[in-house]
Amino acid sequence: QSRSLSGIQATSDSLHLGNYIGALQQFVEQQDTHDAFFFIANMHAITVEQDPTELRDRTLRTAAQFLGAGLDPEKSTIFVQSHIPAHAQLSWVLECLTGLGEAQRMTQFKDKAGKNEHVSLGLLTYPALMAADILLYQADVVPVGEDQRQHLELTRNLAERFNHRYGQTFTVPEPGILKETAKIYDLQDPTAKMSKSAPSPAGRIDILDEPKVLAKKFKSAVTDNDTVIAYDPEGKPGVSNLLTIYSAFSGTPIPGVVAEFDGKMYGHLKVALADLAVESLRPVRERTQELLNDPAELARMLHIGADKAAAIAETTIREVYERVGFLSR
Ligand code: AQP
Repeated sequence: QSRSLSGIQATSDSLHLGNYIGALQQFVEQQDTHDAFFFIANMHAITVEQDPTELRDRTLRTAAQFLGAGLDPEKSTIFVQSHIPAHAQLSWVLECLTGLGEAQRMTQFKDKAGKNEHVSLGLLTYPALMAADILLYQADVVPVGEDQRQHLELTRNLAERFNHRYGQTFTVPEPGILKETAKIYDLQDPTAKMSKSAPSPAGRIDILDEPKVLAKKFKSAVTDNDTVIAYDPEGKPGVSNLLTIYSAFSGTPIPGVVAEFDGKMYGHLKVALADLAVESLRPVRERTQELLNDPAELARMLHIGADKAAAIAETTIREVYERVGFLSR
């Protein structure tokens, strides 16, 4: 069975709709068709400053949202990145195979380095850690949003570079990026991706938002001065984004959604979308809140996940150490 693996950072109290549609919905589908591994990336989170208490809390909250969205620990291996030391071990080896210029060219690094006053080395080496996350488990496919495509390309290059230099060791993974839902845009600025670090929360739908808040954000989404509902990401980015989100929640392909709203006003689409999103996210929110009432049970589930993940990660890192010539103990 093909192996799917992906992670989400523990950097907010709630995941947003971009994380949900671009990544988490794919995770839930793939757990039935793949040998599935999903982790909470708390090591990636500290590439920018995090409050320790908050990070611990958000790690559990992210795990609860994984389950709340429908991941099943019986089907998927769900774990916390820092529970598996091999991520850091392999990351070091891969950093030594990565060119400085290669890392500096990553657009995420350039963006974040531009925004943050203090730029850590971790922000630069982030993609080597991400490559380690993936290659440790010999993943075949990595379901992510479009913003991670460049990092995945680097992961593939590093896998090939390692295999070429030291002998066949790593599976070269394929990106699992869905064409239409790979990038969800900010509701207030539909040319920018929906993001945790957006200046205003008004353009970001958090999946744990209260129904009223959620509906209000959709209803005040920026569209354009035209009145025609059509899918045209270049010319009508706001409306197209709403159609994409509607399609992701309803399961109806975009042309079907466009037909459904043919001749209607923008207001219709916004109200229908708000209702659909509220109803789709309600069970996710309720399950997540329930799970958060029992943190000990969540911790137990993560412990089991870590045991399963460790068994694979340790086999890979042993082979890697052998291949690079580290003396065995
Ligand atoms: N807007 C998006 N549309 C589609 N997919 C998205 N992803 C993130 N934003 C969008 C995907 O979500 C997964 C987890 O991403 P992450 O843990 O790296 O989260 P992030 O990138 O920190 O989220 P943000 O909001 O983008 O944070 P900032 O603002 O800090 O950069 C990934 O698969 C990602 O592609």
